[in-house]
Amino acid sequence: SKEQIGVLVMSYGTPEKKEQVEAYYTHIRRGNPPTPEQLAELTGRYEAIAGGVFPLRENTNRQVEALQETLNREHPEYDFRCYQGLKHASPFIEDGISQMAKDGIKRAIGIVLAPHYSVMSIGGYIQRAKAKSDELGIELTCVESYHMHSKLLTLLTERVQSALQRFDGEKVRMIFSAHSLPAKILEMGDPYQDQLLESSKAVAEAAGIEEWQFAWQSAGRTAVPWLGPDITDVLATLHHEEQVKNVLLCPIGFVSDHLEVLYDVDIECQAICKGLGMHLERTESLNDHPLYIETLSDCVYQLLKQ
Ligand code: FEC
Repeated sequence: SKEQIGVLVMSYGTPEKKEQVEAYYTHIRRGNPPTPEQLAELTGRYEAIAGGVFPLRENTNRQVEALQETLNREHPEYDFRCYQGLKHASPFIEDGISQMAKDGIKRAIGIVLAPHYSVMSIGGYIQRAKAKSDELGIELTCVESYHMHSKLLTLLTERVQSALQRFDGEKVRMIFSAHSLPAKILEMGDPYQDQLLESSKAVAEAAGIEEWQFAWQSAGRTAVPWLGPDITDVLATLHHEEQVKNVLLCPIGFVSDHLEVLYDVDIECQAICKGLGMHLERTESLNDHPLYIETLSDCVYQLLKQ
């Protein structure tokens, strides 16, 4: 019979219902509960994006189902079983590994639904997955990044080109963005920023865009310095100093429709642009587009064959 391969598909995680927002937020804050004001603010953001539903849940479910289907279709010599492992919500990363052990899985590949590596993002997911798999005797290897995979770049380029059509041929400034992280990662030699610039440049070139730049978004509200410039400042600067009228934003660090895209970009950045009289468009998220799922499938298979 076919060898069973567990695939731990890791993602940020989101609450399932409103009552879980506090526990979720507490987990993100490493066990420190939010103040009632902070909790109300976050709950309000979820209400604003989709009337209090959590779109990341469905999107991750669809991506994971599509990945399992693609892996088994493309490589029928194996029996691939995908398990979810979420960073801040149930089923947690450790739950995914435990379920594999219960199902008798001996060998597994891990992959995160975020293309660019940082020790503070992907590194954290992998560390938790390895700790649990070592404990339970599962042989696990993890994909670290896939930001330059040709299918991913092709899809991002398509997304950019189709969004450009919405400007009726007018001059457009392109901005790529990703989740900010504490600036100290640069001193640690972290590849996050370089990988983001590398994939942004590749997409801009493939789409024939000359004027582009990179900005950070969604920085934490803590006292430590975060990587900048922040997208909200960049939009104001483009308006005041360069008289830019049209902006296309590609949140290249994210793969799904979720709070950081649907709120931070579609509500917050849109409001800023509206106030400045600028036209802002955003590239469509990758979600479960076949080229994204094939990127994941290729990376999993490649690691398996190494
Ligand atoms: O839709 C959803 O429910 C979840 C949206 C969501 C995604 C996401 C991705 C990333 N984060 C990253 C880093 C940090 C750091 C902190 C932090 C805080 C939050 C909070 C919420 C939140 N993040 Fe997130 N992130 C998402 C949601 N994130 C909510 C807490 C409130 C707030 O600050 O807005 C700061 C934690 C701390 O206090 O120490 C750091 C990175 C990513 C992209 C990579 C990945 O997907 O893993 C990096 C989606």
